[in-house]
Amino acid sequence: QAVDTGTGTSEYSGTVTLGTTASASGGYDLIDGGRGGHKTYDLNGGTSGTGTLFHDADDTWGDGTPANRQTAGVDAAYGAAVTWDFYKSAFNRNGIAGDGRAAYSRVHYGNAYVNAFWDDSCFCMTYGDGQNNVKPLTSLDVAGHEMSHGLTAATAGLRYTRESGGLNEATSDIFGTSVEFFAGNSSDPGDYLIGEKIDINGNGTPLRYMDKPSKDGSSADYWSRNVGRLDVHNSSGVANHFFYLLSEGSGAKTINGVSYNSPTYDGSTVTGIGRAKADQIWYKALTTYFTSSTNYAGARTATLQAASDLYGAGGTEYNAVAAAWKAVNVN
Ligand code: ASN
Ligand code: ZN
Ligand code: CA
Repeated sequence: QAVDTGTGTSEYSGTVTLGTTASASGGYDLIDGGRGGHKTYDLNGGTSGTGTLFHDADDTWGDGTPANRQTAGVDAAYGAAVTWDFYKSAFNRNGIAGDGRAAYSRVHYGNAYVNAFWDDSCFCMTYGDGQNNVKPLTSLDVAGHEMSHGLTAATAGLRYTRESGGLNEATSDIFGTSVEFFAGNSSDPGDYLIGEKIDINGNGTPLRYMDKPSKDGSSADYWSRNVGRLDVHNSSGVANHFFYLLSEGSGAKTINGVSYNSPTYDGSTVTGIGRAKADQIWYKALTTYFTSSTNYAGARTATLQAASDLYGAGGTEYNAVAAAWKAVNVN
């Protein structure tokens, strides 16, 4: 079986290259041989098993519309590939578990299913087709989000409840966002919004906002005693906001044409250190210091230790971590 490079027309990311594999029986399979052999399957409305592996005669996949069933497969395969490349480039990590093993992706789950999910028992991620089956949940940030649940499961193992669950969700939003920036795709440029391509609210607004999480109507901007009682997709706001402040700083800023205005709990001003360093700090904390029960206070300690390890105690980066946690009321 030969490793090939196909061309895909995605719904959200324009024309992309895909890792494919020439099939012994002719044509090509959607198997990314350069990235552990990641496979992408068509569930064709099913909700279990793997359905059928995507296959194509001429290695030209999808047409950018949801009516073509390959299109969601193109987006999903591209998202998994970019996430794989981001882990390698940013962290020198070989796949989700660090051992070179590929996950797999399944698209067209159920009928008009408006969600996507990682399942650690199959080491796989799955995508519904969204409202009216026209907005599959296969955008870059969502793919990076789901795949990063695998990363968290393989490392810290943050329990999916209370504050540790919020940190688990935030880790997926943080790296999903970093994947989107890393891709540098002109059809889906990097932003600090989650799910801005999939129109989950039906009015063009994103699912979540990292600069000011409360803009979604449900998420927490700041830590409070009861934040762990929120749904994990809302208690995540505290860490998403921390990561935004650490990367970009407080106040008004426009990035790739999107305007942000990030507040602080105490009116303090935070100066960002850039997303690349913030990624390093979060990754080191996740993979070295977080445990299954880490809460927000523990995340503060862990990220300060990570910043100290990477950039020195009491340095600019260390002080920025302290300032960003203070700005979200984690002390
Ligand atoms: N899409 C959701 C997530 O990845 C599914 C869930 O609630 N587990 O967080
Ligand atoms: Zn999630
Ligand atoms: Ca986004």
